[in-house]
Amino acid sequence: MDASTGDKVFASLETFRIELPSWGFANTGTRFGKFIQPAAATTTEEKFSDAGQVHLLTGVCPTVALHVLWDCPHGVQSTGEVKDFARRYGVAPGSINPNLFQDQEYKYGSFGNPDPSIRKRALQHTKDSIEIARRLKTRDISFWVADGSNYPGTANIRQRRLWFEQALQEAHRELSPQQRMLIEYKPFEPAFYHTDIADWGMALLLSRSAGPRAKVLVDTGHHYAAQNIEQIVAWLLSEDMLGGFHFNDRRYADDDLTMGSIDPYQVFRIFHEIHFFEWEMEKRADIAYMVDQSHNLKGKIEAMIQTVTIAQQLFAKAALVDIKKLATAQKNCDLVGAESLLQDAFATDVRPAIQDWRYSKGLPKDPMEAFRQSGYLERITKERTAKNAHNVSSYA
Ligand code: RM4
Ligand code: MN
Ligand code: MN
Repeated sequence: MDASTGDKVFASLETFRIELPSWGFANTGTRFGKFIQPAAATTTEEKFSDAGQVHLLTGVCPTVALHVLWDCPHGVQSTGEVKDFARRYGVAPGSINPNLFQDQEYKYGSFGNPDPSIRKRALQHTKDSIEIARRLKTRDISFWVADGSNYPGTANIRQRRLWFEQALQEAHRELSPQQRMLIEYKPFEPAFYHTDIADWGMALLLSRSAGPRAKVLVDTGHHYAAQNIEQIVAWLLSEDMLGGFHFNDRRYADDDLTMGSIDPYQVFRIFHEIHFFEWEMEKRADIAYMVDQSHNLKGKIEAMIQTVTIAQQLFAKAALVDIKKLATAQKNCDLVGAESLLQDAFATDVRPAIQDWRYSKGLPKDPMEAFRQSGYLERITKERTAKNAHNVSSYA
């Protein structure tokens, strides 16, 4: 690796930060059941503690996303203790995720529910979530709305769209000037016939109608198998509507597997579109990079360290594409030349340069090894085994 390649890797890592999901540290499962891990976090405090470990060892995860129902059980009253946890464990609260899908009331939907009192309840929870975000001084309120229907003819799709528009407009009015709302889409699950916000076009239209601080959130697991995600990313970037990502990988549906475990080249291509955009526009894209994974079988903290490591590698590799040459090759329709520029960057082993970067920051060169040596896992396993025997935490 020549010096300029090393410099590019360093420069790319300097700005790259990735948010961890609190729910990635708790016991989660599938609809068929859960395999309880004795070291899983059982409380919000333990989630902060675990996220703090990942940040301590990687240095690039300063924030943790919170799910209101799971992490702020007393709503706005929980913000005091959350602030304490943040201070104690060295990670700040990140995006706030209202939960509009788990309560029994939401059986037939939240914003799209035909019952006005339930729509009102969903809006109130949204307003509380915005207030939580304000008190915690976090910028993004991140909406994933599970609403939809299971059988043809059972829901008025156009009417529900109007209810969604109204709710999101009202939510947008509650935002302070520095806050944003992110609107996530997903084609199916839990609804299996229609989902109210099923794809990026619907999320884009709803964001536009909500107001200028509403942006689209791309969860990489929320697409049909053949979808070209990087093209969606490129379009959202050119519309100034890409607010953030939930990274995870998938093979079949919303599998929430480790980022890059199935198709690392796809993540690389997504990052390449972002680097290309930033180079052409000569400005940074304001994107919240977040992880949204459910580690059913892997140790949760190890899985998170592995995720962050792979994210850094793919982000750095994408920064190695010679974009000037690429622009020329594209203009000249030099197909093999253009494609090879991506392939060469992808094939570069950036791991030594990343280790050097970590060393330059006083971080362990190998965060996974450092975690295994730290004794943290043994300690929390002892502390939490009994609690986990009885604790059935959230599904995510
Ligand atoms: C959904 C979606 C949301 C996440 C929930 C738990 O599938 O990805 O972002 O908050 O799962
Ligand atoms: Mn998600
Ligand atoms: Mn998901």
